[in-house]
Amino acid sequence: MLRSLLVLVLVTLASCLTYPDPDSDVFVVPERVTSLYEIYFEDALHHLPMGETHFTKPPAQVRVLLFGNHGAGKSSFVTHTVERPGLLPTGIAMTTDKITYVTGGGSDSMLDSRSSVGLFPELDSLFQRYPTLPNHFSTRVYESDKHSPILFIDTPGTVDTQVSYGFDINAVINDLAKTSDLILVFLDPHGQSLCQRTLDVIRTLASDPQIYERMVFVLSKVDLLTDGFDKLNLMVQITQNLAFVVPQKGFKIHPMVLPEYIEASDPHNAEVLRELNALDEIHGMLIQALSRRAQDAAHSFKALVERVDVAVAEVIALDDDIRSQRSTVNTKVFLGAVIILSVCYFGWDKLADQVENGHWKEVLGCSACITLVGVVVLKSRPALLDTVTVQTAKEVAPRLGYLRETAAHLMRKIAAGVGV
Ligand SMILES: Nc1nc2c(ncn2[C@@H]2O[C@H](COP(=O)(O)OP(=O)(O)OP(=O)(O)O)[C@@H](O)[C@H]2O)c(=O)[nH]1
Ligand SMILES: [Mg+2]
Repeated sequence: MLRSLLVLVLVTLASCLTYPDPDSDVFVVPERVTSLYEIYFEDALHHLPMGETHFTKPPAQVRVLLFGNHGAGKSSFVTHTVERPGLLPTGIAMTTDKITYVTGGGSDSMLDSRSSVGLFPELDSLFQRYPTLPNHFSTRVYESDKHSPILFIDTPGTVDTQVSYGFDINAVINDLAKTSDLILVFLDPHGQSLCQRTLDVIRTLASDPQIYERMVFVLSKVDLLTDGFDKLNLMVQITQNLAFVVPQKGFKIHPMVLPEYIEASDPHNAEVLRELNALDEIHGMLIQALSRRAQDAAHSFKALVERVDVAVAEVIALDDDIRSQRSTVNTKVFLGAVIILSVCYFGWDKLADQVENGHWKEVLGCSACITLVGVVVLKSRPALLDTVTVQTAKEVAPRLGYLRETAAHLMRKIAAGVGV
């Protein structure tokens, strides 16, 4: 009995010898591949569907925030750009009274704040920071069969009079600006120089250099400035006021007028307005932002494929390694068990006697019992690599070649200037 126990302890010890340290790569690598696959890889595949036409598009929308004077033409600019007349309310009175996300989608609809969170999950934290904002938020979806690469964020016009927005508009604009690719600041001739609230928001945003480089100042509705003196006077006023709140470097004001108002002007004015109009330049900035997004997407996708590639190879190599180690251990345990059993049970002399006298049955019978115990102990050890991880790695491996090719193809397209 004592001998059998001793054998059991020895076999258990032998089986533990190859058990890895919990902090070793054996545990870290599978965790890495699983999280890569679940978090990034699946996500990347979801956002970057296979196929050439889809792959030239960025994975997420470019965000364009519009803010500025009331009635400066923010909503009209969006409506014009997405070529959907009447999409948003526009007019002389304060028309936009909510923060409005504008995006293309399956069908024309207006989503309230709760449904908007379903479409833009990041809104959840914004609504938590500004609890009254959900009552002043909506998403305008316009029917579009094409991918909608731009998300416009229209905001209520800023005024100095005692208007209650129902939420802290300065702070919300500031928050939205942080995650926007382009920030269009609308100033207009009627706002005369600039209203104080608009200036306050500009000052806060411009104090962050990273936000400032994404800000574009637009002097809208320039067709209203028919008098050359008015025009000069206004430009001087705006420049003076802005000079107090923005860094001088890279400061430029883009005069803008929507085409329909050019058509309505007299032929001479129309000619001047066409010359002056920076609308195409501003649309060009949207295209540039899209192209930047596409490049970022291509780079991160390529990096992602490379990372998954390495992690998958590591897991497969590790799995092979463990399998071969295990089979070696199994053989060693078997042989070890036979020898240990024989020595312990019979002692050297008796064993020699037994073998000499041809009592093989006894020797082999006891060996088989001990080996059985050894195998049970081995099998009951926790798995070194969980099977899901290994299976995942093996499933992903054959697709990696295709993904690598796709990433390279995407990079070639970007390099050739086919951004979006
Ligand atoms: N003359 C002229 N009028 C314009 C131009 N663009 C827009 N408008 C008019 O300006 C008015 C205000 O335009 P909106 O687009 O509602 O302005 P907004 O900035 O969204 O206004 P709020 O939402 O109230 O802040 C509307 O009557 C538009 O038709 C333009 O280039 N020239
Ligand atoms: Mg508006």
